[in-house]
Amino acid sequence: MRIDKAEVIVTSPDRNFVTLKLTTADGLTGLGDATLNGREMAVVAYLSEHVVPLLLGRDARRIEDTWQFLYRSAYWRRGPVTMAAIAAVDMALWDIKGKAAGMPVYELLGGASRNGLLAYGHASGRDNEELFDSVREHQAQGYRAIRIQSAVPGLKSIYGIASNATYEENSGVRYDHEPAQRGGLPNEEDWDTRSYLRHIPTVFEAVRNEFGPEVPLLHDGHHRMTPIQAAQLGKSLEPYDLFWLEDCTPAENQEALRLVRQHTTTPLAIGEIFNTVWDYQQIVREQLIDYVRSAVTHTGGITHLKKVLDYASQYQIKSGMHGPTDISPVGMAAAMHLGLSIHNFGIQEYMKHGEKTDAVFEQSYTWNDGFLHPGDKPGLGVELDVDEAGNYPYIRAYLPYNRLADGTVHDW
Ligand code: GCO
Ligand code: MG
Repeated sequence: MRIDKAEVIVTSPDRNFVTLKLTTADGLTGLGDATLNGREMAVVAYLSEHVVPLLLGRDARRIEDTWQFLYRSAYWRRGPVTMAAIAAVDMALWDIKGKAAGMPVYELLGGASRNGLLAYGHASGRDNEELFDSVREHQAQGYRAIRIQSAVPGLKSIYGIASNATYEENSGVRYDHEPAQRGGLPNEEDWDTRSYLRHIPTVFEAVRNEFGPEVPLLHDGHHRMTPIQAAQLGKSLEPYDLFWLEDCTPAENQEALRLVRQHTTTPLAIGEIFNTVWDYQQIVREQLIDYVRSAVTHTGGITHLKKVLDYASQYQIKSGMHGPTDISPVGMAAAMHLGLSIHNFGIQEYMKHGEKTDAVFEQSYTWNDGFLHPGDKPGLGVELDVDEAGNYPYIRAYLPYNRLADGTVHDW
């Protein structure tokens, strides 16, 4: 069970992905996702230059010890690059342990706590009509829970709208699968919080009138409000009974959420850009959020995210793991094994990957009637076709950014 080989594989089928592949002396392989959207090569360098030499010859069975060693021996801690690199090693070691035991990873984590994972998809539109069509398309694909994002009158391009004008003009491709634009410089989008705060409640009113009270609806504020603006939005959305309001503020300032909480009962989800339990210390202890948004891929792997979620469970806070297409099928599978096993699962974000991605990553997870299941193959259940991956070399990609009308750079 010594690690004999560690390869960092970069491929760009529908978008860029970074995968770590470990092989043991007795021929077992394990995969880990290290994709950090728009900053992929920083993680590639961290892994190849600094981590791979430390892995060769190590005992692949010692997952916790390897995690602590990589985290503590670097001296420099935390941050998305470090934690994505450690996550990839951790996932690959769980994959190997599962294969060695002949069991799916969720069995090693304590077994299934439920039959399947409720997942939500992303509906969006430039106007209500386009949005309703998108909701219907998602329902036709089986989604039972749906995120609602709408354009705002007067703003040309904003986050989360599939038919984003700037993106279509520049690349001719819809935004759904790849908001990071490959081969160019970052797209500039525009933002105005007051217009947004006026418009979004009217969208939710229209959606509730059209689709009724039952369907769980979510919304992503994508870090763009101040605490008092977030409080206003939470309050104005209360009549529409959101499953959650996500990333209402940038939230590096954990205390800011106290103010939001004082003013609204709309459930809050935060954390896709957090990467350790310490980013959650205060907001969990003070019960300032309801859902933890971290991905296995960006939070030090299964080992560390499980600790975050166990801590959250003491406060009735549930999981809402990040699952846009920038999480590779390997990272998605890891999320599903963890989500199936923990007690405090909430919901899983799920955007289908493109066909080319599905040809590179052979998956055994399933999508049935709105529920995901990681499958029962030993390990994580995802294999990488290295030859197919080799057909899609890395292409530099940048996420967009925002400017206000007066030219000020704003959170995107
Ligand atoms: C989400 C996220 C994504 C991020 C993306 C950035 O809720 O799924 O906000 O859409 O913008 O992961 O790379
Ligand atoms: Mg988000």
